[in-house]
Amino acid sequence: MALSDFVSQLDQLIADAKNAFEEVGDIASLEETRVEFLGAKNGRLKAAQKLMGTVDKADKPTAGKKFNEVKQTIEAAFQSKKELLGDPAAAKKSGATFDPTLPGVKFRLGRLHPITQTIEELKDIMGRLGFSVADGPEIEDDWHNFEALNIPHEHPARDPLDNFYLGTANANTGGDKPLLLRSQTSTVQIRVMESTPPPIRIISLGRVYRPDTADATHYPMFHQMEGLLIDRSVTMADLKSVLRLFAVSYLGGDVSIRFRPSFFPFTEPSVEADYFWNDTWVEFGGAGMVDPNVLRAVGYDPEEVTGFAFGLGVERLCMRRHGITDIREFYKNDVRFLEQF
Ligand code: FA5
Repeated sequence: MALSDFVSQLDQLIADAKNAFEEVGDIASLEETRVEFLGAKNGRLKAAQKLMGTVDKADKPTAGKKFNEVKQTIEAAFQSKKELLGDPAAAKKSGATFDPTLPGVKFRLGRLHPITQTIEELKDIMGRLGFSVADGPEIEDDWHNFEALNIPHEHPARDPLDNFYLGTANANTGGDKPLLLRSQTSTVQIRVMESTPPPIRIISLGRVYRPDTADATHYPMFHQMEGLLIDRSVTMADLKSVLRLFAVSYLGGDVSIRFRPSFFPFTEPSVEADYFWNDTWVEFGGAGMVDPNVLRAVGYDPEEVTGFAFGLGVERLCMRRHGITDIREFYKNDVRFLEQF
């Protein structure tokens, strides 16, 4: 074959290939066009390569050079179209459409931790019973964690083995009084009463810290829900009704409440509250009528107002409802556990 014929065939091939890749509008027809021109077995470029064998020997170098140029041009036309179709914005411009039959991209959605979900639900239930939400700091001082709660200096509840002490407050914040991670949410009772005149009807939910060894039912950091109601003529019967209504809403079904005598320095009388659900009695938490000494410490008149308070373990409530047998599961960060909620 004469060199001039070979060259004009290659020119035609380039023109056809450019047109064809130009017109391609989606990935499927791009592939068809690629096979037509660049296919390793029956592609038109392959056919042109075979023709090169028939060019006169003296013209072979020129023919080979021309062939390589053509090959590169066609491959470049294919590549640039491929990139265009791979970019969704570019694909849209070029007329490519969304293919609903392709499998979608699955996003892993996060979710709220089960304890956060429980806290939101408890706020909701207590909100319907008329309790608003109060907050307090996790680093507390001696006054709010002990003194105002009627826990005197020599009281065993102050033992360093039972509390996470952080050092002492400096002169600006109260001399050499110790600071600690709060061991109970009862501290918020004091903060609310100090800043608000009665009547009061609040709950406070948050983290508390105790140097307890972690086991199936204990963790050194856990959450409590504190409740406080102060008004005229509040009685233990009111406390029992609120706890029962709360338990019925949270656990559902028929729940009974019982009180066992107990002792807390800040309530008198004090009780351990238990609930009966699914054939067993379970400890709810501590509760009682607010001690007159506490009312006096915050400037209330115990002759005028009375009130009740309670403190419940949030993890234990959540465990009970969902049949979780080990509190440590909440804090292992094992997604297989957490994604069940
Ligand atoms: C108190 O903390 C009192 N402040 C409760 C209170 C409030 C009494 C108001 C009177 C008036 P207690 O130490 O029993 O009480 O703790 C209450 C609940 O916290 C327990 O019933 C239990 O459910 C939970 N709890 C206690 N220690 C742990 C722990 N290490 N891990 C998980 N939950 C705990």
